[in-house]
Amino acid sequence: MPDISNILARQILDSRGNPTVEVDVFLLNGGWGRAAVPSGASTGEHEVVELRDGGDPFGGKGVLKAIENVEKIIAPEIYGLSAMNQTSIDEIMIELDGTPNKSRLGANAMLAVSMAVSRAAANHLGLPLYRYLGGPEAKHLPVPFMNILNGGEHASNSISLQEFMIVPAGFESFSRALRAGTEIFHALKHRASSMGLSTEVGDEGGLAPDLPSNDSALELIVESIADAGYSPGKNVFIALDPAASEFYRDSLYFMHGCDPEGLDSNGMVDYWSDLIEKYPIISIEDGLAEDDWEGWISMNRLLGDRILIIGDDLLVTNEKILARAIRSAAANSILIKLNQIGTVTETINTVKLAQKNGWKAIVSHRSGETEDTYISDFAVAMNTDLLKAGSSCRTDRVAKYNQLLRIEEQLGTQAVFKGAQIFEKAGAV
Ligand code: 2PG
Ligand code: MG
Repeated sequence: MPDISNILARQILDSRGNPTVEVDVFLLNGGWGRAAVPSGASTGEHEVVELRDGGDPFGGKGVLKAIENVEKIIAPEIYGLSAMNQTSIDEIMIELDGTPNKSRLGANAMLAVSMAVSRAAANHLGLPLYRYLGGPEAKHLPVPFMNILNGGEHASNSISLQEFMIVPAGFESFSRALRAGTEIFHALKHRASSMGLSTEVGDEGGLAPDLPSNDSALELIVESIADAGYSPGKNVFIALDPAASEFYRDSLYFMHGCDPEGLDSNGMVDYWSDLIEKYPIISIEDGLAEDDWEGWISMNRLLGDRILIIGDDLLVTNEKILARAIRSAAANSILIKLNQIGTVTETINTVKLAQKNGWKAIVSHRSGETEDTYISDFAVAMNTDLLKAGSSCRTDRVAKYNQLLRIEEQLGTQAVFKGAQIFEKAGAV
């Protein structure tokens, strides 16, 4: 029987050395599942609440209260239920929490249980997680968005844009794409070092050199793509996550190396428009701040037929906010982070709503990660075709790519890699 017989929760450390929640779910038949939740740095204002203890230990970031909530409040309510009942278990937790932002039990407590329950159910059936969650149609390997140059909140350099990603899309398989992305990362490192730039890495494993401007970062990347023997704009593209809410003050955008007086919303959209003329950019995530909805609508109108306009902080994986964005045509793609919304069921619903409306869903890691590779299986399960999981450096990042290599191997000739086709509709390729 896949009935839940025991739940253990513990405090572990994430990739930044901050505590996070890990949960083990055990079933009557001996099956079990484990999951750990990640944590963001540039978080959207409307994300659900990550419960932290406060006080002295770990600078206030302990999660012992969340652990207690799993063991004392959630566990007794779901003991004896079948782990295959994901939706009811998630609903029970939502009801037990009773707040709109999961602040009572903590979304970190709830998500760890939710993910571990699905792993236990998959384990009970002897299925890989992607197959359990996605059924027989789960066979699409995602194009990786690899963050090889870090700035913003993820690094202590002067670059304002948070993520400069390479998108190795023009290849026949995920593993070949990953090889290209990795070779480019090494070429970038080599070039940076020969220019006397720092080769230290930021939170997501990308280099974090001090550079005078966004243009200089983009030029460095384009040159590194060529150094590695690939063709910028032909088989390898660039994606940006400026995380613009972080440099937005009083309705103006302030970026290092740009107009010190700041840019208004229109100025910012013109700025992106210039960049996509100059560089092979196929996607901009959070190019505007999370409360600049008018700006988003105009950016999507002007650039949405050329690139992916991805809402992250704007949409926070929330089905209701996504529905508003679809109605107002504020973007054409959504970033998907399980811990922005707090349960597997709600995340699946958001992905489905996006896909039903012809939006792209991009499954994403957080800047604070663990060794858990849930998102790799989740991306394949949902056939999202895109996943961002950082650079090809640091185990917390490459673990996600390595899991995709295993899934690709397991799927064998069934595996589908759409590659550059994904961007055709956006007119970028
Ligand atoms: C983002 C993420 C992941 P964070 O903004 O997309 O790269 O960063 O986890 O810090 O929110
Ligand atoms: Mg983002």
